[in-house]
Amino acid sequence: MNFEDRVVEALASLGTTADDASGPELFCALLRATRDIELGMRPATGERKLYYFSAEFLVGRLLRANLINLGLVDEVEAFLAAHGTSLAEVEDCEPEPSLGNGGLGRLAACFLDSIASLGLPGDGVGLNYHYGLFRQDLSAGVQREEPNPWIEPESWLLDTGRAFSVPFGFGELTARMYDIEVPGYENGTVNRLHLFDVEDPAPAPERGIDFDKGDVRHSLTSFLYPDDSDEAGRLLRLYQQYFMVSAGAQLILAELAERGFEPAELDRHVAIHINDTHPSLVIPEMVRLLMERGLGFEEAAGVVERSCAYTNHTILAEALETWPMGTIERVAPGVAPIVRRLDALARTRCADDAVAVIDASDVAHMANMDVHLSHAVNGVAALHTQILVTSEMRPFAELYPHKFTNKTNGVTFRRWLMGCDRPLAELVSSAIGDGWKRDARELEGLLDLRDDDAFVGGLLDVKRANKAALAEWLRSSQGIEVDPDSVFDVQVKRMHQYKRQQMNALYAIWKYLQIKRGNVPSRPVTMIFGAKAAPAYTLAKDTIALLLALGRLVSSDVQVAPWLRLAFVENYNVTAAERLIPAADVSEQISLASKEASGTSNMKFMANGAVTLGTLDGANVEIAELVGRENIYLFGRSSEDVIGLYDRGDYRPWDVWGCDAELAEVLDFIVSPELLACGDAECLTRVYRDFVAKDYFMALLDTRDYVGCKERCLADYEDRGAWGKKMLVNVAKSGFFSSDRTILEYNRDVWHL
Ligand code: 26Q
Repeated sequence: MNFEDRVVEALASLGTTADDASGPELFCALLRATRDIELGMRPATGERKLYYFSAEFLVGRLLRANLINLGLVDEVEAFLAAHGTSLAEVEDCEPEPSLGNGGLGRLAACFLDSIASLGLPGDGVGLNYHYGLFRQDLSAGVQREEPNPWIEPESWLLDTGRAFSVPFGFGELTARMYDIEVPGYENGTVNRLHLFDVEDPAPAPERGIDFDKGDVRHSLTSFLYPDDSDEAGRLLRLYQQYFMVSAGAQLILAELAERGFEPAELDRHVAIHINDTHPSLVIPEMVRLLMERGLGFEEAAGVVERSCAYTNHTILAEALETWPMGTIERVAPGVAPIVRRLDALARTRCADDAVAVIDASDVAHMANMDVHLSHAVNGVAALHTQILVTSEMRPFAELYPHKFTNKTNGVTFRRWLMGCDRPLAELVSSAIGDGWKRDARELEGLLDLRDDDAFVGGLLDVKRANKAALAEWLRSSQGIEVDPDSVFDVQVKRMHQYKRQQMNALYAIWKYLQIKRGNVPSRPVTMIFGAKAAPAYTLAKDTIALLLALGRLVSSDVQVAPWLRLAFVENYNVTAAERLIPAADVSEQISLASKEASGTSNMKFMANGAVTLGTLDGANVEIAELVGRENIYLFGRSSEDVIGLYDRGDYRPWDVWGCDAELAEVLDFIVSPELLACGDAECLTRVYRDFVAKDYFMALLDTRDYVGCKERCLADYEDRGAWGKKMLVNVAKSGFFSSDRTILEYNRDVWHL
């Protein structure tokens, strides 16, 4: 049966027709038809099968992504057009699965797409959070968190009927397995994302995201990373982690047996990937299960070490996970003794306490266990891996030099160019053909069109149209008015001090004061922000309040409003990113050098023709090498300088404040009567005090350089022809950042599928 017939049949079973169906009914019919096709497709096979363990899979809406990979978009668009609607309208009825925080979770989703598209055998293993990450509400001028229920009666989740029993300290808990199909791009392959869930999930809290964290049997899968600030929340995180890895490890051994292999052959037929430390307990759990199946401890540990690989995503010390052994004993008594034996094993390899699995306070260091018990360890961009090897994990890199490798992140161009920016994709294909859809490096062919004014003009036209589309969406969905002829300067990412949204706020204040003095820019500037703050991260929430207050001040000032606008997009998520990124002129990537492991939105912006304004941090370093100095705006201290400042402990923000009168004026404006009238005084005062007294992530160190660099960038924007060429070079060079390239490297060097 062809696709259209399947859709018509699904509509009939809903009691409607294509002409009468509502948006949700059309979505439901398309979902069913898509799933039916995928159920008839076959998973990739190979010598080894990969299981990618991750606490997050930020997959985004799935209808369009699935249709792209099945090669059905044009057919569906034609069908919907014949019935008076469009894919864009129908997909607006799809709730976005809320299964990740940000970069790490979205990376896992891009990887699943690439693994399937390359025809490699690999499934994801994670958790089915019902209320996901919270939904952000900004109506009160500060962030409030609401549950984000996304699972509807008809969804992409398929009940597999499979279940595993997880042995907790309090007793057994059943993990039911739900699958989301992951089709490859036009290759007939379908892999799976396995999401484990409790049998009897708790209902959503009435208001906010407070819930009974002690009710583990029902609330284990309620939220992603329930608040880390109290003991009950931390405990629940460990329950989640063990639930995911125990069920996942049992699935692996069951499938190994189904394929006709012995447990002792695990490493020859299975690759286990540990995405950050959240799934690290898979190591002792797999050792435990192998011992149950008759292997000795040493043999089991060897098999596990040869199967596992670990990716580190951060060098922020506070983000490295540790667990008191007492907590592990209470939550998962079966693995605690194994963790102790693994610690003893590691100590036979190296006596240095710095690399121990369990420290003198009886606390387990998950990353340390991962490095000892994996055969490969990687960072996520060249600079990040270099910092791991030479400083953060130096003793480990000396002990196991062969284990460390770099795997620079990537993003799937199916979603992040073909899906979100169809006009650009079509323009590109009209110039260089379709080959880039299979091999993104072919985008380099665009370099030949650098002097083709018609093509460069086409790029500028597509951007202008995307900006108009974004302006319309912001108006209709959030009541935000922006001018598509202004420069769109975009910073969207999780709110964190190291990412330095607060430094961008200082630019806004500086610009406001300039305009007040009559120094108006040659063209209006629209600063667009989107960011969620962790619920217990006060300073991050305060920075949101600062940006909202500035937005209010600027738009209510008749002198400034024509020239400057601050738009804060509520509830930034994958769907919002798909609208924002194609419309960006300037991509803000301004983290303190050495702190952003890679960044991945930087890659998406680049592929969509935005020009990066950033520090030499994470993958920005590689972007700069690819596009050359004239096609990127770089500022700020180097990572070496910053690491030196931390080592010597001699950064003092109050010195900067004391020596730079202009900067002091900008800073003091945070607590000026004008701004206090527009926002919460307590929040603004806290941000101000932190800047002057602490500024742990050194925003003031780079502010002057940042302001100057952004001004140069905005001035250059006025030479539209030259700017169009910068856009072209960025798109042309972005192919390196395809997650297909990243996955081919993982497979070649780590997984050997
Ligand atoms: C840890 C302990 C307790 C509670 C929460 C956590 C926690 C939760 C989420 C720690 C880390 C995360 C997420 C990290 C993350 O998204 N890192 C980003 O990963 C991207 C993909 O590699 C990189 O591009 C980004 O640079 C990095 O910040």
